[in-house]
Amino acid sequence: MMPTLDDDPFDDAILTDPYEFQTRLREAGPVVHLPKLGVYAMGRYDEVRAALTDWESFVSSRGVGLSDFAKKKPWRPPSLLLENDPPSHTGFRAVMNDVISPRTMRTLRAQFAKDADELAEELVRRRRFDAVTDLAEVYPLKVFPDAVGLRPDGRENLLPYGALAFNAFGPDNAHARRAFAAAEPVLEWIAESCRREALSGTGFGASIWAAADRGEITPEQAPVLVRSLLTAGVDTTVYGIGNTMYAIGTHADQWADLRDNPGRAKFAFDEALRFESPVQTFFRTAPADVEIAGTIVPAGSKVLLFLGSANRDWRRWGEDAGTFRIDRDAGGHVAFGMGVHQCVGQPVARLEAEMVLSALARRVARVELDGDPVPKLNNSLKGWASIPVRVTPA
Ligand code: HEM
Ligand code: OVM
Repeated sequence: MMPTLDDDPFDDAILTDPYEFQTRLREAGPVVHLPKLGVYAMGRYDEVRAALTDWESFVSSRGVGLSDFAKKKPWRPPSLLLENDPPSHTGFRAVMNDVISPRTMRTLRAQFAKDADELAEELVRRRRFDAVTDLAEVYPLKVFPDAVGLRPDGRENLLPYGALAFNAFGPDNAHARRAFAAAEPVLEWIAESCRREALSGTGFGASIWAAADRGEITPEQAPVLVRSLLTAGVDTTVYGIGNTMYAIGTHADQWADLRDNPGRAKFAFDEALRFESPVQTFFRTAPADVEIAGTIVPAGSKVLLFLGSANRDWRRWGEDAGTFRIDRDAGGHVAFGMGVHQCVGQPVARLEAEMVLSALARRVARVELDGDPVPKLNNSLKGWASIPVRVTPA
């Protein structure tokens, strides 16, 4: 008999503090039925990782949210990357790998570093600031739209659009409805911004359109790929940088390590992504009966994969899985996914985080919380609306 849990993981109480529920989920068994949602769930590292790497048994083309695209029309034309399977996925992924290549990343480094240094300089001068609204939201919203080649006007639409897309993966609850209620002008701006004429001649956007000129994708597909960047590229890094500052603020001893070794910024970011994963969940659909650790998940089922729970599974990370330790080897975490869909934007997210953290590490002796962090609830993202901090200059 498959274990059952009576919880709705998209409840506000669980979205606010998911870790108690995730412990029960992992300890209940390798795969657990959630009758409230009518889905199956996995929270252990080995099974989550195995499902992420088995795209034939756990498909993405029927949507990676609760809604099954085979039964209900999606709210927007499906992503050619996220909501697609091989072989169709493969070519689009090759184009995007080429757009975000090591070579393009080298051309961005100097500008990303300059923007990080300027912001860190100003924040350290102020001593007290909000690590979300003054840092985690400000930095990505400067460097990323510039890197894509977006016009300066209308960038305030990016965060609401990401929030909408990530809320839309969950059930039709208050979070999803709130996001859709405010969506109309945002959707219009996003569609307009993906057009070739709206994008600068350099940047990720232009290089997607260049792939269309070379015949690797059609002119109809180019804006859908640009849309992937605008959907996945902003909220994720905002939450990622915010969650890193939360981990640092709540583990006072860990900053000393980073301050003495700013080169460890990239390890601190990986450990923060493991410790508090910005993208907590994605669904898959089982097109046929599939056996998981001895139990059958029936054909047509939605399967909820808890990335954030896999990243705290003691079976993989040890008894202190719930502790943020920069000296830990966080390699193998699934915060960016695993397998054919593993985050194509990783180099961008890593460069942003590395530049921000090392800019602070070179200037700041201590980071302390200066008030209670305020959670920000979203059906798929875990993070903070506000993290008041006080810093002591080095
Ligand atoms: C895919 C997380 C930043 C673009 C993914 C997936 C995860 C993820 C978990 C896998 C989805 C799946 O398996 O269904 C994150 C996190 C980020 C981040 C935690 C920041 C800390 C970015 C950035 C971009 C981006 C900056 C754009 C530059 C994408 C795209 C996909 C993706 C386009 C789909 C790839 C595919 O299906 O082949 N991301 N992401 N992400 N990410 Fe990210
Ligand atoms: C996309 C996409 C990719 C990753 C995450 C995501 C909203 C969207 O290709 O549109 O989340």
